[in-house]
Amino acid sequence: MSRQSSIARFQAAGSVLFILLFPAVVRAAGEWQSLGSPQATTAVTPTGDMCAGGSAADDGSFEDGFGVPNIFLGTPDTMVQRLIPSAYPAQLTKACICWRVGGSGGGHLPFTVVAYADGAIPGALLGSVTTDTGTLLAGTATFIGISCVPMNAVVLSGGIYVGIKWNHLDNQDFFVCGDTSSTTPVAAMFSSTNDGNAWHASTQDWPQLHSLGIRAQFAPPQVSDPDPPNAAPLTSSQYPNFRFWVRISDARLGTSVADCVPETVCVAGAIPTRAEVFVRIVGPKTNGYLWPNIVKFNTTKTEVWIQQVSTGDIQYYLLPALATDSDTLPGVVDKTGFLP
Ligand SMILES: [Ca+2]
Repeated sequence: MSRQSSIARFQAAGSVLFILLFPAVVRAAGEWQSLGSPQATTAVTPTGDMCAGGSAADDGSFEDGFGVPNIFLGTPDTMVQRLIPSAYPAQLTKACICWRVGGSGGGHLPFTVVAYADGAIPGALLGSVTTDTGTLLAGTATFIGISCVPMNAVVLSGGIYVGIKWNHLDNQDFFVCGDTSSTTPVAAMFSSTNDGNAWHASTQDWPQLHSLGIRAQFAPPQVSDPDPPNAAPLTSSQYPNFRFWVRISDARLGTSVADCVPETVCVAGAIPTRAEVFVRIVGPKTNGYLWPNIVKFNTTKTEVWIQQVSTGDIQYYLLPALATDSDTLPGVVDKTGFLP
């Protein structure tokens, strides 16, 4: 990253000053937002989805808007803020990002919500989801909420860095809402211009910045896979290293197994009056995976547990339902299985 001296425009009290920026004075002259004075000192109370009941670091009013300082600008830019759940374990379920729009027209901004592991600086990327602000007008500040459930990011202790990644060069009127109130505790905030390979403390760039308009909601993690039924497992000579449980509709268990066509285990007895093929277990592949799916059955719920005898590891599969009896495979359920 270049830290050569460069010229940055600094707006103050209606005048425009040109200040030669050297690395040693970046902090003092780090002004960059187009909002400028006096707008930059006018608190704005945003609208939108504010992640009510969740975690935040701001005081609810945003006096300014911020981006990555132009001396560090990259494509894309990333800014994150550390947030702390109120209980553990906590799954990040939603992020709410406040965008402040400068300029005169407005527009919309595609952006990505990112989450990084806790630490003195952001750690590993935990997940990302991409969204769009929709049309926002100039002069407004709006929280945009988006589900983070697909990230499956769980916090066991401490905090999590939540933020956004966007292309500022193509969207120069959009800034992250910033809280500069002296009464707001200073949050841990970082920026990156290389997708999180290196981080820069935002307070070094913006000493007046106390927190960003980045909030989140958390919830207890989704329950783990259910244990196998309390019944004897099924075995098949085709898979001497594995054993199975198959359950239909919460109550009916498979009671016998037969070897069928190659790579297929036939489980019978799940319905007392019928003994038909309904689960196909394909594999193991060279990577050790087994892929179960439904061959023929009509049900609303079919579950398969497969246990690797040598390790005791159990994989659970909730198979897609078939509306009617069918000889057509619903598609291989390609899930993580057993390591070789
Ligand atoms: Ca404030």
